[in-house]
Amino acid sequence: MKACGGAYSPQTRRKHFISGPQWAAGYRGDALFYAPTRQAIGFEEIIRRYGELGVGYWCTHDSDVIVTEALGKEEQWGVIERIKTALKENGVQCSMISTETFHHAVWATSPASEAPEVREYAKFRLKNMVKLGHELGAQFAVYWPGSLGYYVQGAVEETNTLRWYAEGLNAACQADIEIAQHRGAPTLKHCLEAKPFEPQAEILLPTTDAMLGFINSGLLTHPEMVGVNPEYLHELMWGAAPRAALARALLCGKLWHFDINDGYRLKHDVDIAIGLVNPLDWLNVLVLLRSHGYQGPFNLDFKPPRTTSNSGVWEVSFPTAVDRFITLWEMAGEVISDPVIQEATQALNAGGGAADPHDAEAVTAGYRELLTLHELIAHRLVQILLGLHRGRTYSV
Ligand code: 3MF
Ligand code: MG
Ligand code: MG
Repeated sequence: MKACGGAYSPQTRRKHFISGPQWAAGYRGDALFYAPTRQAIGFEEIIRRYGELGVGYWCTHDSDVIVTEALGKEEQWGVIERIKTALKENGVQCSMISTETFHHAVWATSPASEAPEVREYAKFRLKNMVKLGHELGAQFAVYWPGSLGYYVQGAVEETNTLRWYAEGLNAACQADIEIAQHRGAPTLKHCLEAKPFEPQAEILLPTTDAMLGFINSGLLTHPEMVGVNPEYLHELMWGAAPRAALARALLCGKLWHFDINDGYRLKHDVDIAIGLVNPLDWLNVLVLLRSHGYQGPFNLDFKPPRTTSNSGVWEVSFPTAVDRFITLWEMAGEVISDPVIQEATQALNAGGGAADPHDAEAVTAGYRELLTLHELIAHRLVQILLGLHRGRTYSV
């Protein structure tokens, strides 16, 4: 790592709204076909390590830190006190909390199960999550529905299931309004996260666009409290251009939270760290977000690979992910103020000026030469990414 050079200081890292999930650092390398390759670590160590690195925010699922049986019971508050102490001692804030609605057997039919008692239990967990979020000072609640879908067709009726899912969210928003009023605090920003496949074969809300439609479906009692948490790879997985998916959410005023990672199109959720697969696309994504003044968190929702050791998680995985993000963010600033890109963009936007704008031939002829600038801009972006715009050339 020393030989690689180029690391940012913890102080610089803390200037960004970067959050580290409990589950990302705690991931032991296990999956359906994999045994764990790392030892378990608890929230105290994770929060301390994030603080040392300069990751100023931490987030968690309820059951990452409190055993399922204790959730909603008196004993959960002891854990919350320990978390608050760890956060304070390390200068880290809790930015977001989430209800785990995918791992435990109770969610086999999703939180919007046809069984009313499962839905009742889901509401209990969601309302409790809101309470925990307020106690920890979180600003955001994120909902990845997980098992909202099916493996085999026929038993699950989609419209009922979506109505039931909305009832859970409505209960969480209502609880939030009451708790916020009681505490004299603002309500949380509730963000829906879509994923196109896994852990079900068919998913009822598979994309961020589907989430935006759901928010505006009329099923939510407080649509103004609900936005989206797109995940870069979740959009890429279904074949989307993540930047276009983010643009649609931006236009709706709903881009409130963002899970950052990387991976491949039409593959499973490999959760690789930001910029290791698609650095050019990432640069473009950050140009969009910087130019639109996105102020929300950048949440490091990746998984250190199985080949990385326990110490490697902290020595390599997290610092390099954070630093690639910061470098790409700074490069995005360079792109926005780059004179070549600015001039080319202005020329394109000014158009070619046809004598008769109702004449297709004249319009085409007037604009024809300008369109070469599309490729020039693409080249310039690669130059900025590779540092070639600073006069760096390679020769044999
Ligand atoms: C799954 C995910 C989730 C969500 C999380 C939201 C385990 O692919 O991305 O991470 O981000 O549940 O809080
Ligand atoms: Mg995610
Ligand atoms: Mg994911």
